[in-house]
Amino acid sequence: MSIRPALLLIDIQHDFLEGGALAVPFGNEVIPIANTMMERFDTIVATQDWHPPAHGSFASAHQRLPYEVIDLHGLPQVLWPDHCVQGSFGAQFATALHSTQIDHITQKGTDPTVDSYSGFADNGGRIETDLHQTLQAKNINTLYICGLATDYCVKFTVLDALTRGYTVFLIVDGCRGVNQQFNDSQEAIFEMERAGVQLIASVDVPNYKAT
Ligand code: VGL
Ligand code: ZN
Repeated sequence: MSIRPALLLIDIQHDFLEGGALAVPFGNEVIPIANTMMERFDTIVATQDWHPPAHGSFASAHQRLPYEVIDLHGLPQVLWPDHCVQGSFGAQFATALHSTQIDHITQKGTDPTVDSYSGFADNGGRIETDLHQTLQAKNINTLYICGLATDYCVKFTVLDALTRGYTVFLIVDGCRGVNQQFNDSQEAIFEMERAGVQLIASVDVPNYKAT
């Protein structure tokens, strides 16, 4: 069984970077790593958190404070500051990211009634995005994943990739977490490992690019 790899970049968008609406601490540090990784893959896909205004995950839509947890149509939902609103600057990929190299972009979180941390499906696991079918069409069986945030969108994308049968490598130094609790990212990494992810440092990611 040959390895057919793709690089999957998670939510490297302005709102998750320094100064952004939902800034992930040290989030900017993943950008140069992602750019270096992009030089090693023929297939590069990316997710983009892409919410309509007044999305159900926004605290402002419920007259609540950010980081409270509510029940959103039957699912626990952390309430976030307004972020990654469709078409806004904050929703764009980081300026420094070499985004012209991206072959396919999967937008998620577009349904106002449910959040979507995973690039593959909404948080209720009900509606699939186009990500799995896109990867299947490209015969991809192995994913190298990095981006933001380790304890939310990276984690749930990794878990969903594993359940869909992909071999998954987490590029650990290419991720940063929200860490509302100081060890959330570490716990997320343990959870991903228990589910079968393999941890790799960016320096150890092979160059898969056809010469
Ligand atoms: C994310 C919280 C809300 C993420 C997206 O990209 O990890 N986190 N929306
Ligand atoms: Zn979001």
